[in-house]
Parts: sequence; C-alpha cells; structure tokens
Amino acid sequence: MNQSITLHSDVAQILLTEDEIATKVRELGARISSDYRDRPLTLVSVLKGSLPFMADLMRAIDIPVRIDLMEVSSYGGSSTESSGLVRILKDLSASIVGEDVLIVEDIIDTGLTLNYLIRYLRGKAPASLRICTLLDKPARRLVEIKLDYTGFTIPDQFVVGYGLDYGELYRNLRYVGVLRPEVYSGAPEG
Ligand code: PRP
Ligand code: 7HP
Repeated sequence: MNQSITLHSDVAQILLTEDEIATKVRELGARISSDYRDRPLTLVSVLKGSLPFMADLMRAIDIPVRIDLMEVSSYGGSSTESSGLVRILKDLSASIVGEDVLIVEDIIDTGLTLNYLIRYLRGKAPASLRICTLLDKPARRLVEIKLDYTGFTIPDQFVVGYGLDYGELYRNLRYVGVLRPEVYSGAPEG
C-alpha cells in the first residue's frame, strides 16, 4: 500500500493549513519577544506533540532564549481520550529556579496534562510560569487554566498533524486536520 496516500486520506478535513499555522507562529513569536524583551526566557517544550511548534516558535522569537524539554504522556497509544494519569517520561535537564519559564504545548484539551505540569513546575520555583499553546479545545476542559498565548481555538474534534498524533502516527503532516472517525472507531481504548 502507498503509505503517503494512506497518511493524507485518513484526514477528513484540513482545519489549519501550513500557511495559517506559519502566520500564527510568527505572530506568537513577535508577541513573546516583545513581552519578554528585557527578561531571559526559558521555553519548556512538552514532547512529543509540541516538537514542530517548538522548533518553529523558537525561531520566530528574536530575543535570547534557553530551551528545555519534558516528555509527558496522558493519552494511551491508540486513544482519543485522556487517561487522566499523567506520566513524566523525561524531566527538565536544568534548574529553572528564578527563571521566567514559558511552557510550549501543542494542544490543551481536558487540561489535565497542563494542570499537572503547572503544579510540578511551580514546585521548582521559577520566577514566573506562563503557557503558550498552539491549539485550545475548550469544549472538553475539565480543569480551568489561564492560557497566556493561544494560537487557535478549535472545535471538539480529534485532530492530527503538526506534531499531534493518533497511535503515534500523523505527527509529520504539515497541516492540522480532523481524523476520519472510522480510523479510530473500533480501536481498543488504551
Ligand atoms: C497530548 C498533548 C497534550 C495533552 C493535552 O499529549 O500533547 O500534552 O495531550 O491533553 P489534555 O489537555 O486532555 O491533558 P499526549 O499525552 O498525547 O502525548 P504526546 O505529546 O507525546 O502526543
Ligand atoms: C490530545 C490530542 N492529541 C491529538 N489530537 C487531539 O485532538 C488531542 N486532544 N488531546
């Protein structure tokens, strides 16, 4: 089977094009550069989903930044529902005590992952802690969280691409699209 045809044909609808994403990332980068103009900033990317967003956002920021990476997981391998159980798979490499920290996420859905992360990172005594997310899906929120920088507010649909996965696939799509429900209906929850 031609893998490339399968990759794109599993997407029912393109929600955000490559150009729309690039324009938004530039806008966010400009705002962040202006807001942190005189303050050394540490970007903390939450892997794996935020990998493309982080890579593009950090290059859209024109002030000095440090970067660090965490990996957490709350969605099972082939699940469209958060397990609610957040696991830290990779912790920060350096101390953030007294640092201005910006968490970089791909999507906030129930908010459970971010809620956990905020508590965890606040415990590491940063000078400030703010949130930047490419996508916000407010319809499914279970915990209220203040987002400081939001790229796009999206409807309650399961999306893939630009880092976002289903069963670890589709992260390499250049756009964000809605996955055909038949791709995941019938898949075991995990
Ligand atoms: C995804 C996404 C967020 C989280 C959002 O991560 O990257 O971190 O889910 O969902 P929530 O608001 O309902 O908690 P996932 O656990 O799928 O890991 P991944 O980034 O490796 O895909
Ligand atoms: C996590 C997640 N991963 C991929 N697509 C979505 O719509 C998602 N919501 N929460």
